[in-house]
Amino acid sequence: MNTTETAATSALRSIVDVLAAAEHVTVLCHTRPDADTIGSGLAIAGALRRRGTVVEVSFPDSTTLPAALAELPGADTLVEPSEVVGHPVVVTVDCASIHRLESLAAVVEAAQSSVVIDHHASNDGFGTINFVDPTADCTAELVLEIIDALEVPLDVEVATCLYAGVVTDTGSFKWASPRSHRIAARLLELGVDGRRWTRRLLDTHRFAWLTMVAAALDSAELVPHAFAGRGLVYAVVDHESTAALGWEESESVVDIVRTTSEAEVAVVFKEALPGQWTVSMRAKSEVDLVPLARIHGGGGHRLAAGYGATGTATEVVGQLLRSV
Ligand SMILES: [Mn+2]
Repeated sequence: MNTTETAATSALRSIVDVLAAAEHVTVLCHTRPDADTIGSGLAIAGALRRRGTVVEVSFPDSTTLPAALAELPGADTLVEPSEVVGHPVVVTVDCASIHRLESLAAVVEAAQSSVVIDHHASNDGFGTINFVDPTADCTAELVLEIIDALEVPLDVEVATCLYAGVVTDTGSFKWASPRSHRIAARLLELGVDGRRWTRRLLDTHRFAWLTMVAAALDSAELVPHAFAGRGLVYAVVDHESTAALGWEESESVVDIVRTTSEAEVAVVFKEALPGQWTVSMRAKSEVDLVPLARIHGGGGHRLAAGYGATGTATEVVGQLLRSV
């Protein structure tokens, strides 16, 4: 190895060697799947299949696939976790920790080579080869790097899956890096329908979503003294609201709550099952949320992190307030 070669470059080289040699590959996406994990998983699978590799793609079965993601090219090839064979080469996409794979973690542990492709700063590198780059806006960007290194030409289906990850993880390019813009241009030039997919993935909700948002905003509280006076705003989405809609419909609430000018940090408590909460946190620029998420057993990015909690709404809100 060249001494100037970075860890990421060396990981990329190892991944290309492993994937190029593998005849069968298992690709795993994280629980409560988003467009970046499913898009990345379907994209790497599509590219490997073009090389003649047999690929299975799956995600944990404790959650359902959001309807919009089921429309991505290749989503019909996703297999149930109970049907996963578990090949000697396993690739995980966008999984910050092995726990995000729930029961499928065993498939990673049993693999000869486990390839971790991710952009979460909190990723501790649970694979035998770890391609983790927190400077990447999305995992799809890293998958594209691998596809290019494998010298597989992009088709519009794979490009669409990659675009899904780029457009959602950059919040419709609101915080996209120059690199993401360049990638998006390349994908659009290949024929991806950016307008259609942006609307489908980010701007389409059932009517009942409006009622859920109304209740969530009605619950919002501002805590000006939190985070050394930088301010916290939080809102609660209870199980009654999420049960009618599907868990993924509550994901966008934090994007409304975080527009509050008096708060550096926004938090939304979402009750996935009675007494079981997913806590989504967003910071504007000054607060690093990763240590806070870790205190509560979670992880994520500096400005976007989360964790799970159990208890009543008052209890889980109180746990957070005591830690900020
Ligand atoms: Mn991601």
